[in-house]
Amino acid sequence: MVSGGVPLMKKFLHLDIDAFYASVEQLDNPRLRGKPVIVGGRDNRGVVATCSYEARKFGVRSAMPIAIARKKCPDGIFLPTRFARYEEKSAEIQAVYKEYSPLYQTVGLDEAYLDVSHYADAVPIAKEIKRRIQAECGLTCSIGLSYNMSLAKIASDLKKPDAFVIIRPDDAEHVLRELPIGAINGIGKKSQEMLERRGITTVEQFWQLSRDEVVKLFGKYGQSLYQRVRGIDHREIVMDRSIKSISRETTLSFDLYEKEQILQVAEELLAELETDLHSELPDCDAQTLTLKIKFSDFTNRSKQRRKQPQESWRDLLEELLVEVDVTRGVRLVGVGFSAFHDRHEQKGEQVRYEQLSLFPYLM
Ligand code: TTP
Repeated sequence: MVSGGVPLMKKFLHLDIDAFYASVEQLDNPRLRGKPVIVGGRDNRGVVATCSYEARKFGVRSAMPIAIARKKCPDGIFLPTRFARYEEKSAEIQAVYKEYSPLYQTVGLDEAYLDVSHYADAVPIAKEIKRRIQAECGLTCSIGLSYNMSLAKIASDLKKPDAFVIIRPDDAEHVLRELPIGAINGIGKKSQEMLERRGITTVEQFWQLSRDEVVKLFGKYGQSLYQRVRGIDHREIVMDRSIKSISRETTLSFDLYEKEQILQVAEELLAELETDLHSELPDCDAQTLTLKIKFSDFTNRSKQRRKQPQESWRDLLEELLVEVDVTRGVRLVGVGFSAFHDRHEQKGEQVRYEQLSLFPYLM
């Protein structure tokens, strides 16, 4: 318990588009709707990436060799993947859910976790996201809502497709008890087989293992797994940090020799860069500025410095330029931001959240 008060419960959504690639194909071609659509592979080679729920009725599954899928579903419609289109749809979906929380974590193109702890009631939010993804993107999704990431994912998987499932603290033990062990995020095919050899196929059977036994079987990861199967998961959203830097540059029509003129060009680029930062990484601040200069003899000079809290980007830019000798003439100016910092991370530290020990007798 948080000392002196009621424990605060976190709230996470896990969102997963149903049969993603196949649903996009059905969206783009109405004649495919309601039909067994199988995406992936080529001719009779390769494996199924995914298939529509109509094809799943025939026993077709992801990662199944196409040749086998053809045998199971001879009337299936087999299509190649169109990644550019899936990426496009993925961006549309992300644009919807990002409106609801600055703390989101994408997993592949069609899955995401959202921290929605800031809503007093996250249920209408989840329903609204689901409705909007259907209306605005033309796709159905399944959403799970719970008090940690692991349970939110389990919830979204429980009643696929087109489902919304909540796992409340009081439901967790019951829901977990019934699950096959493979439903726990982090237990993949190999772990599943290893556990099966020990006669463990359900979460309830896994509960019988002691903490030491789980650590012996899974190494370091065993500690968190031991907790996860008991409905405890302290992971936080990890924002996508794939963007390491952003920059803008321009080649000048004439070589410039005056610092004032060069500064003016650099300032214009800086203004554009700030707009880029705002749209590409809306939750991040940059900490470092880079000035890049290409001289008329095609040699380059690049200077980089961290901004002091009270300093403006413009002042820092000027400071960097002062240190560059421009007498050779400048033909290209570039500015860049890097060392991004998530604004919300610090705020998060001020609030402590507690997860209840759900079944103390199993701890
Ligand atoms: P998943 O979310 O695992 O599955 P899905 O969207 O096809 O269906 P559902 O969640 O309703 O069960 O995968 C997302 C996409 O990733 C999927 O549409 C295709 C691709 N994928 C592969 O390419 N290979 C695979 O083995 C899997 C599992 C998915």
